[in-house]
Amino acid sequence: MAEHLSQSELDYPFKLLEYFNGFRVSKVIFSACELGVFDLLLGAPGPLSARHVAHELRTSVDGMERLLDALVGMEVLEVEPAEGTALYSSSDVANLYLARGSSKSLHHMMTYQNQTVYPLWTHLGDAVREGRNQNEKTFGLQPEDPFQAVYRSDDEMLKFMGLMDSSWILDGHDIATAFDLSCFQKIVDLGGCTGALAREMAKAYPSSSVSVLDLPTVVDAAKKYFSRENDDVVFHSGDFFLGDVPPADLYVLARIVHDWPEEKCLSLLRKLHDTCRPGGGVLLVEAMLLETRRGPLMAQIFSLNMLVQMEGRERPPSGYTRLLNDAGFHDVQVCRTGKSYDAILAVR
Ligand code: SAM
Ligand code: ASE
Repeated sequence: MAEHLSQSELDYPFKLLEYFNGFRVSKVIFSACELGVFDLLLGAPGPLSARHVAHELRTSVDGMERLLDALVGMEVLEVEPAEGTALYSSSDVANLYLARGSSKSLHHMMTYQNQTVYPLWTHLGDAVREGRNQNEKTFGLQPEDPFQAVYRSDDEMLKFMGLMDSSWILDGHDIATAFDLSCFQKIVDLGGCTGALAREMAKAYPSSSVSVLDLPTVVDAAKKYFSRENDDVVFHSGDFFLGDVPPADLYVLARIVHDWPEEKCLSLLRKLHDTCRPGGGVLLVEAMLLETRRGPLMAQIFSLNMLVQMEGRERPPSGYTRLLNDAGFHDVQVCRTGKSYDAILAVR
């Protein structure tokens, strides 16, 4: 089978050509999103011509027509070709995920990839050469802590929080229910950001109390811009490296371990081990690599992203098991969700 595939790639490198083009494909979606194409089509009473879209969004007609055609080629938009003027409309997927207004909108995820991740990835070669993040070259900042770069302005902090929030629209329920966590009365989501995953936990375990600890400025912004009606998630301000963590039966660390170097992860996990009672545990949430090193490609790409922007890496299950065991936790259980993020549970 593999030979068959590589045989046909040797005849004509379809996959390679698609990869070469990948950055332009991303940029087509990001630009359409930035220009408001998906919002306009969602709100329109029927299909629209390129001229109409261009006029509404104040762009050139020629440029808009090419952009709309590329989106049709990507099967994100639909077209009714006509002799006179072609008419464009959104697909259900675009309406659900790409338009701003929808409850499942990934608009914030695209904005962050476009405005922050894309410029950082210009320097991927340098990141690999130097083995460190590219915050200095990209943003003129080389702080002690990569979060000083992530949060270099209020606007950047809100954009990052929007990115973090949007992942759990897709994976939140699967993560909350990857294991039966109903035996944990008090759950604290460390570095829980906007509270999006904590809310999924609170929904899945209505008899547990769920709270979030994050940096003071993040907690303030979470309360101000990301709170929900009837929110039963409580926020604590603090620093999980420098301060004490609130007592809990279960600590959730979602996309925390992958941000930091090994020593910092170990000292944080040891602190949690010392703080939680016997029977208490930790739930790590990360995009897990395969033990064979053969994928998933998305997790391998995320690991490069951690090199380019942060100080950590993605790991296979054995990497998390070793960290958790070194910190004193045992009975490590791994649940692959088949989506972007997976869950790892261990107990004291
Ligand atoms: N857990 C959230 C999620 O997966 O959506 C957010 C993950 S984000 C990559 C890392 C989070 O850790 C951010 O919300 C950040 O503010 C927080 N953080 C970074 N350093 C921290 C510290 N020293 N103490 C507490 N929180 C911190
Ligand atoms: C982090 C997660 C991310 C720190 C920085 C980050 C993401 C982007 N920048 O913990 C989200 C996941 N990764 C990608 C490439 O989208």
